[in-house]
Amino acid sequence: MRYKYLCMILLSMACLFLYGAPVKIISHATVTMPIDSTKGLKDYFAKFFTIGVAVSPRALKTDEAGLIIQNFGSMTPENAMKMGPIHPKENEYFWRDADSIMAFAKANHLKVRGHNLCWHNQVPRWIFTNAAGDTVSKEVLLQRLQEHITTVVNRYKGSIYAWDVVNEAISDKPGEYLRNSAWYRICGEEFIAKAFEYAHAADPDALLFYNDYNEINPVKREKIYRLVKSLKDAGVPIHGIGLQGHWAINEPSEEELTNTIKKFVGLGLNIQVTELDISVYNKEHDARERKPEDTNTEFTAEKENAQIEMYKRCFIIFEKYKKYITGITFWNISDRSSWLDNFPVRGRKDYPLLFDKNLQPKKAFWEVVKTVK
Ligand code: HAH
Repeated sequence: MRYKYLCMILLSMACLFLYGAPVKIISHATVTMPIDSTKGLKDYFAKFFTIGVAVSPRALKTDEAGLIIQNFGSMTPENAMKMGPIHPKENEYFWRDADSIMAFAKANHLKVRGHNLCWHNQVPRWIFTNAAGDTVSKEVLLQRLQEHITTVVNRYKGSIYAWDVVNEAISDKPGEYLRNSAWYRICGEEFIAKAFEYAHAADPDALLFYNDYNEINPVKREKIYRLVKSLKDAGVPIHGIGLQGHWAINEPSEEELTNTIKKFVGLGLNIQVTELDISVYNKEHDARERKPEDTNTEFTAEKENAQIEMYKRCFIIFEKYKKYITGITFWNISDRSSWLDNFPVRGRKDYPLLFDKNLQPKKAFWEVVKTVK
């Protein structure tokens, strides 16, 4: 009997050491085991999909680090691997931030999704021009793209399980197929397939995704489908479609989301929700100035309830299509700060995530967890 108590004390001390907080011990007739009071979001969804989060290297040095370890199974660098930050000059890479995220992931056994290899935003100034300031040729640009992708993918080969290879190449204008970006103007459509080929050559084991937003809009969805299907049919190494999922209290409808997932299921590729957040304001797609009506930025009960309903709707549908969806990544950690504090309205506070400013799980967190059957 005394031996049993000694075991319980030792086990409690071990838990205190491991978790940093007391863990309840239950004693059954024959075994003594800790109750897992550290269960996080990822654990509730473990049988369905990997739950990920977009991070900055700074957040990993704050109390948000503990929250990440407890709740998420995967991380995406929010900015650190984008072309602008990681490759500021032609012959200069800036690895520190990306490396520190990778080191944290390794130390805490998190998977990493890379984001991203080719995008029209956050591109370095040098990429499209030569020393004289003239626009470079298609050959030069593709060579630069190849050098960039090969170097970045190779550095993290084996540690990054999936990459967003091309981000947001589809136009938002109903009558236009591909976005009129500098990539497109200089290279035509070919830069997209090339980006996938370069990434695959650098790491044949990484899962390669095309990633885009507003996929719930039937017109844009059709164009995304057309692009991904054409890549697949042409034998381009593409393995997944990333639905960003920057949604809001007023969209998507059940029908829009269901139709979106069903449509992409037809491609026979991995589907991931790569950048999930649910804004507490009605959806607006373009950046705009702050207006007098934007002063009410409280997280009211009304906003909270509308957000809960939307989160529940999304997760019920995700679970219905669990066979096809392999990952859900939140775009930022908690309501303490997120990119939506500055988009579409600069300086308008938003509350789009499942953890509040104090890093506590919101009601929406528990409602999402309750959808798990
Ligand atoms: C995403 N774009 C990007 O993929 C991500 O890299 C960035 O950190 C935040 C959001 C969404 C988007 C946008 O940037 C502009 C207009 C609409 C949507």
